[in-house]
This record gives sequence, structure tokens and C-alpha cells, in this order.
Amino acid sequence: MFWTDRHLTPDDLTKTLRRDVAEGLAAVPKTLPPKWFYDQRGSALFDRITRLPEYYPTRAEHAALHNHAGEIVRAAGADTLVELGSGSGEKTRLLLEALRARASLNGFVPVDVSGEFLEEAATRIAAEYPDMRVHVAVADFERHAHLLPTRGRRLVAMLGSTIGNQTPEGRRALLADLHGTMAPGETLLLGLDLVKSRERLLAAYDDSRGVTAEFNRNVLHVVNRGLDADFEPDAFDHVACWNEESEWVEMRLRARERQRVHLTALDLTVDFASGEDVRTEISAKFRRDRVSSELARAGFTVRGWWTDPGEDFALVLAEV
Ligand code: AVJ
Repeated sequence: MFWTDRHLTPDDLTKTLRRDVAEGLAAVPKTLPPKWFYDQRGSALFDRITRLPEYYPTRAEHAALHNHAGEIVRAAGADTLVELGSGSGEKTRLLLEALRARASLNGFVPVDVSGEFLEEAATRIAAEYPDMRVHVAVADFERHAHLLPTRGRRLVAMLGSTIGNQTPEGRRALLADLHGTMAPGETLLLGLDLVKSRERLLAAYDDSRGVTAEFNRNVLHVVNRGLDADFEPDAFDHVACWNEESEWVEMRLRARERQRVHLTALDLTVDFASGEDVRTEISAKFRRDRVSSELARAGFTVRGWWTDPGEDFALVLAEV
């Protein structure tokens, strides 16, 4: 059984891109939101990042899930997996397998903004689990949480430290919003990258092969194509820095020299000073006490905390 709900059209996406870019480039300092990294090329580059020796989060999260998926689904008591920001599907399968092993797998709801990619991955999974209901939701979980299918007892997973892209204020809003859409007894599973040495963090976001640099510049290719703009991606340097006070990694693009960019679809001209930065991503790193208090503030109770053997990455399960 396979359904698709579409809460987002390609037209909606273009509208959001226009708004995000117009607001971000008018801000001081300039910003571009990280959700625009992931066109086809950006997704392929991210996939390469996850296999880099310096980028430990994906492997660490996989190890934690591999070791603890059984305990997690037992604590959750769920029969339906909702996956917000569905990734490659490898981590999904570990959770689906654990649910099937308890004979409590009824439904799977993958949620993402890009329909094509999502339906393709979901079709493959549906074929592997013929008795499971697959309900694809093309949606932005930052805006459409209340429109997601509610059937079954849901385990809502947001893996890959995706929530780390939010500011503390954004996290507060997102957690409160999710809490408001979940029924008593349902659970939220977050994958969270943990605070660690500055050296390891910076290496993970500035790899020696330059894949992350190319991923970072890709947002300019996306803006060029989407808004008929003339950014020269190679005229920007990739910069990663650790913000000690806020405990997040920042990625920026730094103009190598003075430049002027035209965004035809916005009827906008933007000037960059030599050395001026555009902030393209924050990637927050977490500590257990802060996570517990943020979840409590949104109305959740923490039911479990699991890590990989190296304690680089955590999975936290919170009940409504
Ligand atoms: C997918 C948002 C979790 O923040 O580590 C990887 C994206 N950026 N390298 C992260 C990313 C640079 C990644 N997230």
C-alpha cells in the first residue's frame, strides 16, 4: 500500500527560495539558509561527505543505531515510523528492521521537500516490506508537521543532527510545534552530534579533499539556477569556524575580492566587500543536560539516551 501527499509544489519551493535569498542577502551579516544546499549535485556531494574520513557523524550515528535500535523501538512501543528529512535509507532500514523484529511494523511515513527523490527511495523500501503501509509526505516539516498522517502509534525520527541546523530559537519553535502534533505515548527520536574538540569539529567541516568546500559553494549554483543570478562560486572561499560561545560550527563563503552580483529574478543587485562573509550554515553541537532541558521545555520527557562507543553522537528518545 503506497500513498503520496503533496503539501509542497515546485512553485512553492521557488517562492520560498526567493524569500529566503532576498531576506538573507539583505541581512547584516549576509546569510543563506542551509536547506538550499540539497539539489541533485548538493545531495551527491553530501553523500560523499558522509564517507570522508574526517566526517565522523554519519558513521557514529550508524554505530549507535546498529547497536541500540532494538532497545529504542522497545522503549518507543511504536508501530509506525515517521522520518523527517529522509536520508539515504540506510538508517531507516535499521529502525524498520528493529520494528519488524518485534512484529510491530505497520507504517512508514518518509517526509521531505523533494518529491522525486523521496518517492524513489520509498518505492524501494515498500518493495522490501510488502506488508507495511508507506505514506510519502512531500512537505517541509518546519511548516507542515500538523498535516502529516497520524495513523498508528508513531515514532517520529529526525536523524543526522538535522535539528543542529536550527538556532536555539528555531529549535524551540520546532520542538514545540512537533509536540503539539503528537499524541500521548508517541515518541520523538533525535540524532544529535555532541560537543567535542575544536580540532575534530573543524576537520569534519573543512576536509582535506575539499568536498565540503564544494558542497558549501553549491548553494551559489542553486541560487544562480533558481533565481537567474550570476554568482561566481569560485570567487568565494570556504570557511569553517567553531563558535565556542554558541557551541555551533559555522560555514561561511568569503568573497575573495570585491564583487557585484545580479539576481535577475529578484531584480536585485548585491555588493560584496573583499573578505565579506555569507553565513551558509550553523551546525549546533549538543550536551546531554541542554538537550534534556530543551525537550522538557517543549513538553517532552526523555525516555532514553544512547551513543556510539566513542560517544561522539547521541540518539535521544523523548515521549510526549
Ligand atoms: C546534514 C545538517 C547534519 O550539519 O553536519 C555536512 C550538513 N554541512 N557538512 C551537518 C553538513 C557540512 C550536516 N547536516
